[in-house]
Formats: sequence, structure tokens, C-alpha cells
Amino acid sequence: IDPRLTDSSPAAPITENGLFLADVWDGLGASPKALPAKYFYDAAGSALFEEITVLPEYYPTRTELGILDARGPAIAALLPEGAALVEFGSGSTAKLRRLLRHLPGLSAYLPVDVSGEFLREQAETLRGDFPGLAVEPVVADFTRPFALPPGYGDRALAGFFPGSTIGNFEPNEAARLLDVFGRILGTGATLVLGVDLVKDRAVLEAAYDDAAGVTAAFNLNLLHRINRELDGAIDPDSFAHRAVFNEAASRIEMHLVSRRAQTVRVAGRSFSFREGESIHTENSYKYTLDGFRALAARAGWASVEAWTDADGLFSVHALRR
Ligand code: AVJ
Repeated sequence: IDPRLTDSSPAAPITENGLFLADVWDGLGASPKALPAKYFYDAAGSALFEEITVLPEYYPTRTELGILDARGPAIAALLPEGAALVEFGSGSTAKLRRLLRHLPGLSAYLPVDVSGEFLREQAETLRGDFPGLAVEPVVADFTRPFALPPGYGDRALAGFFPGSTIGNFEPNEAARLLDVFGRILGTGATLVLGVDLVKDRAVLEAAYDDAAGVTAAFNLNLLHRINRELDGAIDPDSFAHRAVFNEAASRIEMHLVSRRAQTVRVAGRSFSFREGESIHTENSYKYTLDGFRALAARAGWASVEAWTDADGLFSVHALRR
């Protein structure tokens, strides 16, 4: 007997949007309320994130690009001739392109992403721009172990994980993820990753609550997305964007705070809010250089080098397993 047939509570349908609905029902039914940050990135959210990356207050993207430019030759020196580069989650190829300029000896580039269509488009333009490079997209969820295409098992491998995406994971989850990367890349591999640094509260909070309101729109888009895709009836104007540095946990938290007491409905279920009650929508962990080295060590990665910009805003780590 299908256990769902004997369960009296309504079950979310098991489709791609069914997972979204299940996560939304779970998250809004929990206390404190929370929603997974991965749902920010529908088409509208991805466009808003692109806008965030060029905001004056949002230092991570431009700072990381600067470090990759300046340290490209040093990074290249760490990778053996003929190595293949695996990128975990391939957003825009801007950062990769900065790195590729310095890596003429690279034999192949393997972007790993859940969106196959996006991957194939990007692969096409990259092949045009770097004719000597084999581009082999891998459609997979990089947070779980997956297999590389045949023929890459005995090649020298390097991993690339830019953007401080690692900061979206709880430290224990981040260590587990680094261990997954290590198993995929194998012994002797080099991993290059971007990690945002702990800094002044005012600088951090401005980066996640910009004057133009783009980050607020990015956060609130989650409610619009629920309305669009899940038959939600939430008034986004009844929620306020809030970004705060939780110093004890060393993370920026984003919240959507209910401006009034209210009940919202999503696909037939109701959720009530007190005035001022929040939905926790994102954590973005910030590390010290040594703090991140210690985390990496738990997953069997040794620090080879770590580079920062002159103002110490952001770091790029090279690790070896
Ligand atoms: C894409 C996860 C690195 O945490 O800085 C930007 C996402 N959220 N502004 C970050 C984000 C709000 C971003 N990451």
C-alpha cells in the first residue's frame, strides 16, 4: 500500500513543483518559519541576482573577479599540464573566463549544474571562444555524489567553486560538501574556491540591504514566485526585507518580516503570522582565513594558498586533497 494513501494529512504532489510546494508548506509550518534559499533563482530571481552583483554596496563579485585576475598565474602554476577543471554549479561564466585566460594548458572544462538547458547554451558559446578546450557539461546536483563522464577518472582534476556559494551552507553541511567534492575529484586534486570574509557589520549589512532596493526585491521575489507557481495568495507588500549580521553565528541572515498579523494561503493551506514574525530566507556565512582552513581540514583538504584583495574583503583559497 502506498503510504501516502493511508496518511490523513494532505501530501504535496511528487512533481518538480511538488518539491517546491512541500518545502514551502514545511517551511511556513515550522517555527521559526524558514524557506530554502535555493528557490530564489527562478528567471526573475536570477536576473535580480545579476543586478545585485554590480551594485556599489555588493563587493563580493567584483572583488573576487579582481583576485582571480591578479592571481590567475599563481593559480595556473598549481594545476598540472592537461588537467581538467570541474566547476560545481555554473552560474554565469564570467569568473571562469577570467581564470581560463591564465590556463592555456587546461584540457577540459566540466560545468556541473542541475539546469541542462542552461549548461548546453553556455557550453556552446564557450566552445566558440576557446576552440582548444573540450567542454563537457554534466547535468547533476553537485550537493550529492555524482559520476564524471567516462575517461576523466585517471585525468588530473581541479575543482572550481567561486562566488562564496559555500557560505549558503551550514558549516557542517559545507564540510560535508567539501568532502563530496574531494571524493569526486580524487586524491591529489586542487580545489579553488571563493569565500567571503568576516568584516565590519555596516559593510556586510549594506551589501545585503542596498540603497536601490534590489536585494529587497530579490528577497521578496520568493513570495511572488510562490504566488506564481504554487497558487499562493500572499501580499508581498505586507512583508519587509531585513538583512542582519548575526555575529555569534558569523553569518548574514535575510528575513521577510510580516508587517502585520495576518494569515496567508498557499495551495489550500493557511499559515498565520504575528506582527513582526519573520520568514528566515537565507544564511550567508562569513569566514576568517583560518576559520575556513579549519573547516576545509575537516573534509580532508589542506590549504595550499589563500589570496585576498588589498582591503581584506574577500578570499580565494587553493586547497589540495
Ligand atoms: C550567491 C549565495 C553568494 O550570499 O552573497 C546576494 C546570494 N543574497 N545577496 C550571497 C545573495 C543576497 C549570494 N550568494
